[in-house]
Amino acid sequence: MGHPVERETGEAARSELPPGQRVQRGWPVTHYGPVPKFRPERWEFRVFGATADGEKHGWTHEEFTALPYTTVVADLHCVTKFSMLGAEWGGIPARTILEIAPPARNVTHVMVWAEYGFSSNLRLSDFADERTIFATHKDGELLTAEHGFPLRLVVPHLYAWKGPKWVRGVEYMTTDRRGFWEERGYHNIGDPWKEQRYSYQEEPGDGPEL
Ligand SMILES: Nc1nc2c(c(=O)[nH]1)N[C@H]1C(S)=C(S)[C@@H](COP(=O)(O)O)O[C@H]1N2
Ligand SMILES: [Mo]
Repeated sequence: MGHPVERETGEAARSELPPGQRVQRGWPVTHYGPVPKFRPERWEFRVFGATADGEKHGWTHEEFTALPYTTVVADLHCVTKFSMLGAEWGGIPARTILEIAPPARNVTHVMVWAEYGFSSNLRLSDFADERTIFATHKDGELLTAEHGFPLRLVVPHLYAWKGPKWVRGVEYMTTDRRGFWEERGYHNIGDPWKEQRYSYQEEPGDGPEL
């Protein structure tokens, strides 16, 4: 069965594959729409919505990439059933964003926004997970354009669509709202260990009405 990887959190690794997944050799490119061109002078990372101070927060590319860097070893599980195992993601933990631009007390969910209006919603607890990371690097190298350069979110414990490539910001929300794939038939939560692939599998309370 898989390979036990020592997580930097000290937590025992889940070495098995989630149900219904198979290992993919190499790293395929999967997304909807074109690959955006990175324009550093126009790029800004924004935090908005229900912030604690009621203000919007923004960072230039230079400012954002100067935030403290960490690595997380994590697998990528695509809902189309392939998994890419054991990548080392480098970047800025989501928790850092929650610390430097805190949400209001009544925030329960976030919408993560990417180029071209792509979005994905997460429970605040999933976003705040210590392994959720805004990645700039994979295995020590800058991400390539097709894999999300300059920035992608990785949420290790959820299906990969929950991690937008070309991410540009986070909206703090006081109620849940569906993102791009969550509106188009995919599960609102997307836990691969529970095989939460499609919205028809949702139980009451898993997500807003469709
Ligand atoms: N902006 C954006 N991010 C996205 C997607 C997308 O369509 N648009 N697809 C997601 C899906 S379904 C998967 S499986 C992963 C794939 O990442 P990869 O192409 O680096 O393997 O990106 C995710 N992030
Ligand atoms: Mo996917």
